[in-house]
Amino acid sequence: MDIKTIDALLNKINESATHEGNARTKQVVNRIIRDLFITIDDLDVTPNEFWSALNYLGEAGQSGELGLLAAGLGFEHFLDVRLDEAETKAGLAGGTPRTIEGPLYVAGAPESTGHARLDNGNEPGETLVMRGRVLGEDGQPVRGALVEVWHANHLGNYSHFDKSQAEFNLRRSIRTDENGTYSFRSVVPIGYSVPPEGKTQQLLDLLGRHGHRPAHIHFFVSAPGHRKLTTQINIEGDPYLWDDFAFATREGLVPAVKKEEGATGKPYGIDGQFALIDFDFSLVKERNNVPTSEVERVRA
Ligand code: MBD
Ligand code: FE
Repeated sequence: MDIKTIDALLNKINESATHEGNARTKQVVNRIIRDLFITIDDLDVTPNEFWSALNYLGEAGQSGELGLLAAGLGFEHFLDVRLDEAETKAGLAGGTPRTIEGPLYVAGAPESTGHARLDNGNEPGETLVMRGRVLGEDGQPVRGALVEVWHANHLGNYSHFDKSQAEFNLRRSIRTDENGTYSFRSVVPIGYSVPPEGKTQQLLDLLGRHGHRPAHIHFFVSAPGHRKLTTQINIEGDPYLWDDFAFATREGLVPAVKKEEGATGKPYGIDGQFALIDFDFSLVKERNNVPTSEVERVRA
């Protein structure tokens, strides 16, 4: 089809507006519609294909998998890359790398200061301690920073979404103590895979892709006067470490996992062997010449 024919049709649609509406919505939606019209025409998308795609999105929405789809199609990582670029342009450098939040955060986890235990004591798997400091741009520890942590269990499932787990299992909020340190005891997580019978997996199959994530632990780190950090650390040695279906693995987010036993475990009430991760989070100062790093989205 002639692009002029497409634009004439789009004009007719836009001119059918009877009131002002929202300028930004009009700008974005009209652009997407135009791009899709062109795609349909260029690729000769059939009516059957169009309706099947529409139905797919409806079903993906109904099953609550749109957030998962956004991660799997790379949108969420793309938004990270854009925010990184905006920061670089504004001369902002340093700090712990950000990486995607994912769709499985739950607000309202129990809060404590200094230390938290994330598991309830009968979680199968290898005992884990992670500890470190929250640092400011000047390299000084930040006291009272909030470290929100959440991760999957030994089956790769997350509490709240997996109703077999207790409320807030493997989810806590930890305030750094007067030395800016945090620590938590938990169980080493296993990688996540998208629901095998779900809408995301259905599309991944058609794209010739897998739906696996390497084992990881999520964090929000926030403190007054600092840009909020959304990030994850990955567990080294995972076969999917650099083959994440959500593209979230980054240099600087794969700390060493040390095998420890004895005195090191004492402060955490651990007698035998355990895995230890030492990791400091570095925050950068709040600035007004950069888009906010605080993302608003509907969360559980
Ligand atoms: C997850 O645990 C996750 O972190 C992402 C990004 C997508 C699905 C499940
Ligand atoms: Fe996750």
